[in-house]
Amino acid sequence: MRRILLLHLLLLALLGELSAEQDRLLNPSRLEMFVDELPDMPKLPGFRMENASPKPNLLSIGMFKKKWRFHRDLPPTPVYAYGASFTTATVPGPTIEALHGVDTHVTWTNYLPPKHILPWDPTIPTAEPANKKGIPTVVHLHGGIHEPASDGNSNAWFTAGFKEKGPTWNKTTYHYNNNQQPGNLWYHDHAMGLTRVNLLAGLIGAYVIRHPEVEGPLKLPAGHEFDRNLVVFDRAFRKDGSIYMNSTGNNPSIHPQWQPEYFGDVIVVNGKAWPKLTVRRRKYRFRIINASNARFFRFFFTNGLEFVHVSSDSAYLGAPVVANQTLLAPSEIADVVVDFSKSKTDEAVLANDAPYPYPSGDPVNESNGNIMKFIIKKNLEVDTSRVPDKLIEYPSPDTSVAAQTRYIALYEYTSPTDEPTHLYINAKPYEAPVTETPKAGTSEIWNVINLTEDNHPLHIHLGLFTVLDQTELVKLEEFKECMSKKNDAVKCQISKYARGRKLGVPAHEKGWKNVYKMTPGHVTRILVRFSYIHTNTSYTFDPTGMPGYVYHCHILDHEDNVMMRPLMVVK
Ligand SMILES: *[C@@H]1O[C@H](CO)[C@@H](O)[C@H](O)[C@H]1NC(C)=O
Ligand SMILES: *[C@@H]1O[C@H](CO)[C@@H](O)[C@H](O)[C@H]1NC(C)=O
Ligand SMILES: *[C@@H]1O[C@H](CO)[C@@H](O)[C@H](O)[C@H]1NC(C)=O
Ligand SMILES: *[C@@H]1O[C@H](CO)[C@@H](O)[C@H](O)[C@H]1NC(C)=O
Ligand SMILES: *[C@@H]1O[C@H](CO)[C@@H](O)[C@H](O)[C@H]1NC(C)=O
Ligand SMILES: *[C@@H]1O[C@H](CO)[C@@H](O)[C@H](O)[C@H]1NC(C)=O
Ligand SMILES: *[C@@H]1O[C@H](CO)[C@@H](O)[C@H](O)[C@H]1NC(C)=O
Ligand SMILES: [Cu+2]
Repeated sequence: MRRILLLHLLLLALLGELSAEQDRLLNPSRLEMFVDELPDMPKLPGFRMENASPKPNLLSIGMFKKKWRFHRDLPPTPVYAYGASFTTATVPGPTIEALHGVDTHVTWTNYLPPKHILPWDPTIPTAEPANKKGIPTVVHLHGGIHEPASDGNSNAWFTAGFKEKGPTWNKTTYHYNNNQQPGNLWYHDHAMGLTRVNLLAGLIGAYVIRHPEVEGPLKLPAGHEFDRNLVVFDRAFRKDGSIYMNSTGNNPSIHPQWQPEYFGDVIVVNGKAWPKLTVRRRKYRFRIINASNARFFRFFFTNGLEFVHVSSDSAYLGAPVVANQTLLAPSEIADVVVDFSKSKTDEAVLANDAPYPYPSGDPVNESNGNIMKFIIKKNLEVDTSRVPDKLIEYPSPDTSVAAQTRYIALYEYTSPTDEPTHLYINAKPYEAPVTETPKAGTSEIWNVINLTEDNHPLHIHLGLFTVLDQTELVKLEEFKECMSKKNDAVKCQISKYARGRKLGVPAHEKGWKNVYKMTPGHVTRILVRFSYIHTNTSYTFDPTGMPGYVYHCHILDHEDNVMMRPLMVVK
């Protein structure tokens, strides 16, 4: 009897704690929208000028714990911020502006004190320093084509002062060659099992590679005022300003904290919640990076303004693509020109109508359905920028030369209560011996098979890919049944099942990419290229060293548990 009473009391206490946590949460509708100005993040040059010619630069960028104000009416939030110094550190971090063909070296330094500002989960494979005296971090430059030792391997983590290091740690200063096509990249934390929380805490920033000789003649909107990065993410906050992440997992008896997807209802652009920007009545270029953990955005303008896509997430398109809306998966980048001279109104709200989780989750509302507001000046401006009919054409993928065909199956595993417990690629944990070993300089065809309920944005380090086609799997349950037993797409006769309807690839996503949304129940065929796309020369570095590369789902909560596999390039 006494025992039951005790249990009862315990339960009440637990419920009390839960509702107390609920009470501490900020209701996003309490924050007025469009009151803070859109910040421009500090810029750090990836090169230095010497006698009027650009030379390699060495940057020193730290990770600092500090406070950041996300909204006028929200108390300052403890965050982890990248910056050249504590005082200049921002969320997102500084934008690194690199030049094609000129090396950028970055010494990434961890200044984070030991206790994490967010909850994490030691029951998923996680970087854990033996003395537990620091926060493991390691930086990956997303979209970068560079040596393995500078790729930010998840096990190459380090803590403050490099006191402790992960098993594949290699060097303190990373080397980015910038010999690839001009485009939009971003850097972010990649530590094993902590990526979702370290990004949520603020460890993200933009990186642009420019190539004036080839981009200049295009005459797209340029310069700091008219060519801007928008780093978009969603967060939940407590009333005291702190970032809220649920500390109870969806399967607490298996994983005390891990949840399959993080969503927040406050939409943050360049570190401010629903900011505003006054623009001139002319063309602007926006490089929009979706840095959410799991939220997809489908952007559109409330006043009907169009987006002109000029590049996909990693390379220019051959020709511009006009669209009324644009769907961005986590970590995808939309590079668009918006012509405010075409606006019939003096204000335009950039909005979002993607259900979450995408595509079958909850509809958006007033909070998460708004992104930011543009206030458009009345006077028409002289605008010499343009969007030419032809942008930059890269050789199309040649499937006839593919050196390998691979099948990459995405699996989700659930508990008896049908809650996701973990996700694997090819039914293998990350630690299982490497199976993807492409030869440097070759192309391969990967058939990515989504056997889960979700749309997984697949990201490949080093290799760029183009999407060839997406085919629905017929008799899916039968195929899934076979795959769950055999885990072998060929033995399960995939060609017998990949016969359903074909999904088109949106025009603005037909170029070379580094992330693509893998539609559930479909097999997505991609051609992955392990060489540069703008020349036929081999890489200007050795891609074959340790610790190699990885490929993974870019829903960070999936990547951490553990929708990630090694990728080792061979000679
Ligand atoms: C946290 O997650 C648990 C498990 O899914 C859930 O029961 C609880 O309601 C969540 N808490 C909040 C405040 O959303
Ligand atoms: C955008 O929407 C308008 C109005 O519905 C339509 O006339 C126009 O053709 C659309 N543009 C594109 C590129 O889809
Ligand atoms: C942003 O990226 C996340 C994670 O990769 C994805 O789930 C989400 O859908 C993306 N949102 C937009 C608007 O692209
Ligand atoms: C939108 O939905 C979220 C999540 O349910 C909620 O927290 C928020 O208050 C809602 N916003 C509005 C304006 O209703
Ligand atoms: C992923 O595939 C599953 C079945 O394998 C399907 O039920 C689900 O709808 C697919 N997800 C998307 C986003 O298409
Ligand atoms: C690369 O080589 C192929 C044939 O080997 C040729 O068609 C193509 O134009 C070359 N591309 C570049 C950028 O030189
Ligand atoms: C460090 O990286 C270099 C270059 O990739 C490689 O040759 C070397 O084996 C690596 N060392 C360790 C300890 O991983
Ligand atoms: Cu995923």
